[in-house]
Amino acid sequence: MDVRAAVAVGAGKPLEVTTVQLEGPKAGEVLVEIKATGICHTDWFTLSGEDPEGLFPAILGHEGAGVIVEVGPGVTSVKPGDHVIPLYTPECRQCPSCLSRKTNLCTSIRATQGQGVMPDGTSRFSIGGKKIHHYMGTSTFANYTVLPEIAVAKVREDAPFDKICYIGCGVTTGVGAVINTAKVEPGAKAIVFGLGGIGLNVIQALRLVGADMIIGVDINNDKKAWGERFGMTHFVNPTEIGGDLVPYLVNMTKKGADQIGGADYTFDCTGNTKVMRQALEACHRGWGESIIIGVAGAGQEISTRPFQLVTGRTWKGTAFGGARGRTDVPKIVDWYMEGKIEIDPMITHTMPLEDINKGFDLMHHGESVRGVVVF
Ligand code: NAD
Ligand code: AHE
Ligand code: ZN
Repeated sequence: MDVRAAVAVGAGKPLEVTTVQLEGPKAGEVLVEIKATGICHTDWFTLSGEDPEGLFPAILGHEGAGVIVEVGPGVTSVKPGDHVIPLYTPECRQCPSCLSRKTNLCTSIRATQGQGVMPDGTSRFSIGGKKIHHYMGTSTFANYTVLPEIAVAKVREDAPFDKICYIGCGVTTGVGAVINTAKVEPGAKAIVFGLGGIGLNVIQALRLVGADMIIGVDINNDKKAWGERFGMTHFVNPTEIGGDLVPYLVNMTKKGADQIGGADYTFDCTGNTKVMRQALEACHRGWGESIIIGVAGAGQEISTRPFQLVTGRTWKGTAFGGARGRTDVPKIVDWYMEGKIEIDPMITHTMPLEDINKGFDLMHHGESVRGVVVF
């Protein structure tokens, strides 16, 4: 069938919105009509050429929501008409990783996902007979896409697509990093580096779990009001403090008898490896945990003095907020519908697919929190 898609034709080049061909679902696969898709920084990261797994031409996009149109042979858990959120972290419930109960990183189809193809090693997308790669197993920058059955979460039908698409990555990542990965407790002191589409969700989850002190750090002063809107208690612009950021932050967290200072939890939501080091070193001696959410480019490495770890700080990372997609995503949709978490104010811009490059520009210039393409 012919579908409308934004094709990434090469690193650093604008997406080309055009008609491409999509084959129907094979065994264990589903065809989904994508109704809306968010634009995440990670799409930009791959388009920029920084992603070691980046392939071109490809149909990017991993933050979608839509409706099942057709199912392939053997599909049992979903049917045409079901509302779903595509999962770049699938949940097969059978692989050693799923069965371990120690991780959400299902490994059953990760290898083919990284090669830009479906689990059978072929692509469903083409243009004029030439293959186009899938991306993160989702390719939501198209009005129809094909996904493995294990890579969709069935969600309630009264939830608006143009909002819950954000649960396909940003919301779940930020909220899950706090609840699943860090397991932040009430009364904690936390620092969030980078107040974009992910960082603001970290902040709203910190408020939800009852953190006492929520410090937001961003080089863009416009983010102060945004952070406060979701529960941030203090804002720091590192370019305006006139000294080193780490001692400045540690000093802010000193309280009463505890004159050592440092946060109980810090979160990197920038993808900048220097910021990741600052985030670790701003943790409290003895117990502080720093969670890396940001994704950094090929060849980049993190470093610190081993002393930082010897003295009890812990470095952790999280993908998709540690969420098991088919199990947890429907619950997060419920939280949104019940008013426990906010999404609407973070979706600052909506646009048709034809304007998707403007959506990337808005994100890149710090003007949007989340841009959403509505089909
Ligand atoms: P975004 O562009 O919306 O926000 C990034 C924010 O960081 C901006 O507000 C920017 O001003 C700020 N920033 C940039 N440099 C900074 C610095 N040196 N110090 C402080 N703040 C700085 O991006 P996003 O969509 O929120 O994504 C954030 C990061 O998380 C990206 O690296 C993205 O690829 C990654 N990500 C990871 C996961 C995961 O599962 N681990 C999921 C989604 C996104
Ligand atoms: N391809 C990159 C890795 C990118 C990455 O870490 N992606 C996150 C999700 S970011 C969503 O916005 C993720 O899920 N990682 C786990 C995984 O299996 O990819 C690279 O550096 O090679
Ligand atoms: Zn993302």
